[in-house]
Amino acid sequence: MTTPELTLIVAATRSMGIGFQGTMPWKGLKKEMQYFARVTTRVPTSSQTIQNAVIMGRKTWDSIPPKFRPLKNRLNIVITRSAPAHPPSSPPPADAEVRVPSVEAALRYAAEANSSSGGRVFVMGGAQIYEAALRHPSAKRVLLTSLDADFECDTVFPLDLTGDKAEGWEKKSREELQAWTGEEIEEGGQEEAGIKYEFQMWEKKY
Ligand code: FOL
Repeated sequence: MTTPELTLIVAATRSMGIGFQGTMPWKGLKKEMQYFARVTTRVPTSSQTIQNAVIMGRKTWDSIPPKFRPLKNRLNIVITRSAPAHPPSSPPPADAEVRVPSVEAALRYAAEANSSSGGRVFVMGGAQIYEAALRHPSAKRVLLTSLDADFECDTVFPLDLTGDKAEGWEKKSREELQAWTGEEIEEGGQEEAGIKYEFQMWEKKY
């Protein structure tokens, strides 16, 4: 079993803020949220029978409106210290999440569930989980939605991707982002609810 590469997906303010008091600091970015849903759901063309996995921390799980939980058509893996030491060996029912005690256990579970069939593995936060994922050797890519706005935040993304350069990371072109995600991305950026933003893809160099 090969450990799958990890893609972090995040939306952040100009100063890399991602959260405030347990929720996202902004409102009304519906198309941005739909982008998140499509990108995390879409499977590479060769593996139409499998689902992608989304890995998240327990606080992020709690922040998702109950009617959207678990995120549909994706294997939802929630990291919580109160998870059983031994994760279930059978797949969860379609309407349930899997709870595991660590990022390492989440990766193992995702790998078993889908790596052989090529499903993607996304890390969707929050800050503590992004931090652990970024330290992991299989962290390969960040899909950043860079908001051209500032909101009061008490949580930041633990990697500074403001500007065009980041040590050890390479910002990919719009064409490369389109090819990887399968999205058609408008040139010149997005705007919604009075907020300009840009979809970006960063890849680790080494
Ligand atoms: N990444 C990006 N780019 N944008 C985000 O808003 C985002 N949010 C999180 C992680 N990465 C992100 C964590 N927060 C839902 C709610 C909160 C959340 C992530 C997802 C959610 O309800 N998603 C539904 C879509 C619901 C809708 O269409 O409004 C889903 O099916 O994915």
